[in-house]
Amino acid sequence: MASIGHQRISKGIEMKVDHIGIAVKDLQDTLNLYKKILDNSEVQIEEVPTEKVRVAMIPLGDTRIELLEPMSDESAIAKFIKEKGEGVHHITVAVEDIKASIGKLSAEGLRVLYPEPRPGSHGKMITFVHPKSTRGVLLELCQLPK
Ligand code: CMX
Repeated sequence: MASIGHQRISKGIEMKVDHIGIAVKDLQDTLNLYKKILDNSEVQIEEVPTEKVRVAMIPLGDTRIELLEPMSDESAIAKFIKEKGEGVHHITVAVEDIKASIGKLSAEGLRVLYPEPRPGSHGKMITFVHPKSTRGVLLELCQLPK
């Protein structure tokens, strides 16, 4: 039986919350704080040049918290922090077949930001759904590496 956090929402698309992204100004400083809050030192740090961010992934039960620091002023994270301040930036759902999910959500009329998936952190392929299509939440879809 599927565990909590896993759901089959439609035939052929298995989903779970992969991570929750939090936009931060200072990755190391925030990491020190979250290591204490989550009582976890098992962290992976990675640069994602395609998204102009440095990220730290902190495991949290069946999912993870992703801290994102902008690597340049052109990063979407830099713009978000400038306009809204630090805080929850996106929720990421892992899907089995990202191209199938993009096709399905586009056909439903949702605004998919990358019609072709792009490389994200840890070898994943990613896309986003615009927050105006999802009642104010930036939704990331990711397909894990095989
Ligand atoms: N969550 C909720 N709402 C958001 C948002 C977010 N993260 N970012 C922007 N918005 C809202 C703004 O508040 C604004 O709303 P109002 O018009 O009501 O004020 C609206 O979206 C602006 O939309 P826009 O003008 O179309 O676009 P922006 O230039 O503000 O960029 C977005 C927003 C989502 C299109 C852009 O950030 C983007 O392309 N994101 C995808 C890539 C990304 O986020 N990369 C960083 C993470 C990478 C990773 O996880 O590896």
